[in-house]
Amino acid sequence: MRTQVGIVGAGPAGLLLSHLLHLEGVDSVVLEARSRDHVEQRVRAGVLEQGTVELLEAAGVAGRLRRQGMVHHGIELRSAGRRHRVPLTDLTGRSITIYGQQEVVKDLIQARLEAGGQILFEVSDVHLEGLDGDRPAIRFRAAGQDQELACDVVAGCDGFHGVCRDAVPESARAVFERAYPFAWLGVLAAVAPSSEEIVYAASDRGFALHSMRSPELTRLYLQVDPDEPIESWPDGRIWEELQARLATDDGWALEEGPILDKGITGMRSFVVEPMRHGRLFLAGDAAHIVPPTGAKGMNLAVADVRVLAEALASWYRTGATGPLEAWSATCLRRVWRAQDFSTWMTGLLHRAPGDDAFQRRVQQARLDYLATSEAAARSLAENYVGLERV
Ligand code: FAS
Ligand code: PHB
Repeated sequence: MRTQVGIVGAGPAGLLLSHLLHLEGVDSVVLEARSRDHVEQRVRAGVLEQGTVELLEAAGVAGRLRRQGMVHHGIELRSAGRRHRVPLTDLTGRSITIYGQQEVVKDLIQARLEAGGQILFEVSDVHLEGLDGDRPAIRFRAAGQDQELACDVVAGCDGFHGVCRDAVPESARAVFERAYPFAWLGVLAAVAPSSEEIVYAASDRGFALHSMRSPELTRLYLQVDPDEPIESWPDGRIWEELQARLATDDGWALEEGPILDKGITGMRSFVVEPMRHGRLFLAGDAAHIVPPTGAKGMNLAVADVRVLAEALASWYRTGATGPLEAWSATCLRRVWRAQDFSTWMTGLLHRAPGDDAFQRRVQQARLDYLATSEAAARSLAENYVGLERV
């Protein structure tokens, strides 16, 4: 097989890159380890920055998003039973949209297949060759046969646990990472959301988040110990803990309902530099992971491939190598801005095991400052809705 851009991974990064390249007349093939069903059912992110929505609209894949996505103009911070709304749109003129990541994936797969795009699902034994030359190749197994995809460029969009990042010699990459002493237990419940907007709650018992996926589906998260098995969280305990952490002193009530999906996701910060090695470009979670507190993960993946698609199209059109040479540094400015915001929001709202009374007073002082200072609230808001320029 031969194509111009070989893409490993059919998550938001790989699929959107393939679609954007197609719009520029550049061919690609997407290789995905899992089944189509699996990638379309995987419950993950839910918050789209305005820039992400505008890009999907301009790329012609936002029909369902526009119909089903929920546009939000604020978020709520909750601590010590008190509620404070951060008016995102009043402060920045921009909004966010709630639309499940799996819905974005479904829309992109449909768009690619309708345009005759090639996505090979359930491939295995992927490994990369020739990255240092001008004729890289991706070897893999599909339908029980060894295959090779010859290409000009490889896009490693295979997420944090993929294989592409490790194709870069250790001597040619620098890794920056932080581990956190907690994880998130994510819950999808068949009950109408109890709040019209996202609620971030910092309680003495730990962090909790109330989000949603539709007028009938509530998405909730609990801070838990990183090594706790999901089995130690029966539904009753989950609801009891959510009620305690989200409680307010004004009688707000959390509605409960059947839990459709639950899982524990480890939390980490991770960046690999540079994001490029020869003809390999690492985009999305393959290159960086941020704590989900800032709702940045998927939006960063979109930002990476927006710039990469433009740079590759320019290279094919004019032979210009400048944008490709600058791509990694361009993305890393946004990655580190998101890393700073996400780690700051995580520290603001979570209770780490070693936190003493001093640390809790400092956290409460930060939350009080956000409730009283428009400058402080605007700084949170502009990072949360997504910065146009970094
Ligand atoms: P993805 O991981 O989405 O996609 C990578 C794809 O590559 C996958 O389909 C995988 O099957 C495939 N792949 C892996 N190895 C391969 C191989 N060897 N060969 C071929 N294919 C291979 N972000 C938020 O903003 N908010 C959240 O609430 C949130 N929750 C999350 C929960 C979980 C459990 C996880 C893991 C992540 C969460 N994230 C969240 C972050 C997430 O949304 C990512 O930022 C987003 O999926 C990044 O997209 P991709 O870079 O495309 O990577
Ligand atoms: C979600 O709706 O899944 C969500 C919302 C806000 C976050 C993380 C996840 O910070």
